[in-house]
Amino acid sequence: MELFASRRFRPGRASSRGIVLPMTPPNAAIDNRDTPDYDGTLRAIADRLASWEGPIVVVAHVDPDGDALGSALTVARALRALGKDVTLPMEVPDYLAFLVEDGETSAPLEALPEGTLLCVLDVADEARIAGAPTDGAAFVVNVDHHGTNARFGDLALVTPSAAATAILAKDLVDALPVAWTADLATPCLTGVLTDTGTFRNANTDARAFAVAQDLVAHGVDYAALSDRLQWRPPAYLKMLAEALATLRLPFGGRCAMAEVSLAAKARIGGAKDENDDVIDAIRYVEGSYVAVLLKQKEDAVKISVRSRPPVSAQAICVAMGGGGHVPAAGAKLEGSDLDAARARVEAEVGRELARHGLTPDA
Ligand SMILES: [Mn+2]
Repeated sequence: MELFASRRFRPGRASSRGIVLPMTPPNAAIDNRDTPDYDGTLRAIADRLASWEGPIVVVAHVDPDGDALGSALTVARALRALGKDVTLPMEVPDYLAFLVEDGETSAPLEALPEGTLLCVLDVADEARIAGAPTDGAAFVVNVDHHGTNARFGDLALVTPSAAATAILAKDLVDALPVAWTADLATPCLTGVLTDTGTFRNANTDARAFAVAQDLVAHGVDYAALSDRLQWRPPAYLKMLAEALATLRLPFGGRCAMAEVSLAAKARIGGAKDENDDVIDAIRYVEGSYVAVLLKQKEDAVKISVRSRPPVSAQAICVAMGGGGHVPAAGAKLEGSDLDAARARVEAEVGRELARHGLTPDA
């Protein structure tokens, strides 16, 4: 899932498209309601894409995960199959590079070509779009599943009830006059698998299973994909050991907290941590309601939060300027001070636990 931090776009401010949204109270950044007319909006987006004569630029969020890349590849491949002029300016993380064919993606665009339809996938916050500016787009389509999405764009399909943007991409391809192939279905299923934690996460529902069933029927080699998605570089296991060695259980064990410091990364040779799944190693501590992973960067500390009801990871992260989903969210605190970040996060976790009467002394 997409974890964003900077919120240059805020309700009440004029967006790049000149739309002024109504002033709203601080936590109005969260709106977990789905776009009301799903079928109508999907149809309108499919028709707009299918009839678009000019260039189409497909983008997703910075630091793309399996859902961002998978959704973008699915939509881009479908549109190319329709003969569209499609650009996919994306940086592909090493662990997902197996999905991408040579020449399929390109370097970031400085400016959009004249008459561009910009198709934005899995991006809650316009400021977190990677690969292209939004200025100068002739038309903007916004397809996403984050409750913290500001509903930007000329057509916005925002469905927080969907486990992955890839589920929306699947419906979009169904609505286009294009035949499913394994090349379309494989990245699409990747998005469903990564955002549901291979059907373990709280967002997993009948729709996710149904979409996966269809995609496997469209030719995905499931055994190979599932195996490949679980490969990790050897250094990852060393990083996991470093992270687990820092495990603490504050609030009487209702929170599980671990961290990856720059020092720890240096000890293991500066391994990449593109996968966000160290958090999965601490989220099932018995008795915990919330898991927090802090990752120290040169200029910031990245926070990943997972929660189980009634605790909201989304509420904790929005309070720190971040966003995401109710059970899984993230934030980025400026500055590399790990002690300060830890204290800040613990205070927010404490507030959220207290809100539900879950602090040990409550
Ligand atoms: Mn997603």
